[in-house]
Amino acid sequence: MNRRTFLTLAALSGTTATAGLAAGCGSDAEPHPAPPPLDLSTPLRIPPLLNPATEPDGLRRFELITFAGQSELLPGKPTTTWGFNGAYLGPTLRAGRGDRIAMTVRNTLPEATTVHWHGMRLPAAMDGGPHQLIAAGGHWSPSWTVDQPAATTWYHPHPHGTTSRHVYRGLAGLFLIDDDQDTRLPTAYGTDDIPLILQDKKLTERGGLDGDPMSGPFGILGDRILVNGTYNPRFTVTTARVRLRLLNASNARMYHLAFADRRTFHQVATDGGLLPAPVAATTLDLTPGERAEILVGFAPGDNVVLRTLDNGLDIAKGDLDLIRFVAAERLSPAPELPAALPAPEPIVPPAGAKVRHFTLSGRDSINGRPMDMQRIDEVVPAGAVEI
Ligand SMILES: [Cu+2]
Repeated sequence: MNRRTFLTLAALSGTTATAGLAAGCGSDAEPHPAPPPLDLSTPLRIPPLLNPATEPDGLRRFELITFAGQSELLPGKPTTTWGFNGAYLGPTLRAGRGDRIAMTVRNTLPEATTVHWHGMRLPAAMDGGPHQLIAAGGHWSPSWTVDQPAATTWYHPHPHGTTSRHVYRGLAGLFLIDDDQDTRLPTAYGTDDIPLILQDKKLTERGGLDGDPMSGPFGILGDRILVNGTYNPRFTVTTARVRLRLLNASNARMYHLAFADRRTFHQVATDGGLLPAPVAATTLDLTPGERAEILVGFAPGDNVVLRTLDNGLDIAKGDLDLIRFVAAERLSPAPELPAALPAPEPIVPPAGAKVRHFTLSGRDSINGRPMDMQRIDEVVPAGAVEI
């Protein structure tokens, strides 16, 4: 079972709502008008980079603090949201393979949460799952050595039964892992290496988060898209090619991404890290929790919208515009598209590898049994390769 499955299960698992978050956030009684057409004109917010230097003791110290704060998800309409080191989302953490990480997470929220490093290879005790609650007012200090190839990973709460509410409120951020090898991919954060955290929301007329992310069999589908917490966003392109690091941090929505002019782009990475070579594509599917990296070429003066298409196959209906890219009249040159990438070795199951079957049913059952914090159903040895 992979982490995406765990996340989806957490999002689908039902428990009694926590006081203060019972309605997700806003109230369903408030008017919920259809969103007006977008002009995609608001400068895209880029989450600040947290990239601390290595200290003399060899550690890189990161500090995250959960806050309840005020955000303007809709302009001029402040509303209460949650975030790390700010009111909504969290900083982008960046570390290299082999780095020794000393993390401190302080929780100033009125309820317990956890911080799970989604996509990070680390000891179970550092993983921030439901068993590693950080009490209201408490803190948690996991530490580990980064031991995996370059990848786009992310972090978010994982408390049992309230994961979806905590993420919907705004608790999520990226954690970029660099490897030593020069891949000739863009790496100038915020300039040609751009994070795009995709989230759909239901918002009230007063700008509050509406609806219950635990509602319905699949979770909530919003009719407004935030990219890095920015509604109606635009990004100004200054280089001839950009690397987009896409994260689907939505509760239930699948994205079927395409540019309005159907231009070809190249996918260079998935959840697991770099691909062996760039793959040309015109559409890209992204499920909740999933990441992908793409390279997109631009000509001077280009003006193109990235949208999600209605493919007629899943619960989200209708096309939605996500973000507009406007290329400057003069673009800095970009490195050539690499012919090959330093992808990790393929995972090959050994002959006779153990095969496990998991059947998901109802809101919270796996193989017919609901999640129970006190029970362990499956034990996989560290380092094992199974099917
Ligand atoms: Cu996750």
